[in-house]
Amino acid sequence: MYKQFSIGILSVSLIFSAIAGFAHTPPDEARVFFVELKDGDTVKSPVKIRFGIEGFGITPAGTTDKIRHQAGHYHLLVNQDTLPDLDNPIPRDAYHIHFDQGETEAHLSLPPGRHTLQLLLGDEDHEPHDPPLISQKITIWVE
Ligand SMILES: [Cu+2]
Repeated sequence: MYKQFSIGILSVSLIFSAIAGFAHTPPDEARVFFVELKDGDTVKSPVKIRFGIEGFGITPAGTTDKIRHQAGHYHLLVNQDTLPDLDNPIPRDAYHIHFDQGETEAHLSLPPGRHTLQLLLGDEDHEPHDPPLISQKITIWVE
């Protein structure tokens, strides 16, 4: 009797996570990208960086409306060799910048030299979507 009850609870939680996973799944054609700024560009600091998205939306972090199933907020990864753990909330530090208000551009002060930039969309809990929406990683040179 007890065993059956446990299995019942497990099935319900599996169904819920399947629905949640599906709801947060961006369509295949969705993508995030840098607008204007291109790989190899030489720029001055502060660097104006505009973020672009197609096939999915932007909404502030913490959104509880249904829009959260079809939208997220940007994270800018600065000088990262590897992506953060895609199964957990994206770290929050000077190299993993969250745009919690749904901002679509940044003015980033960077020291002279080579830097890499990459965008990663996160959901209302700052977790990457499944599959994740990740931009091309670009290298820029700051004068
Ligand atoms: Cu975030």
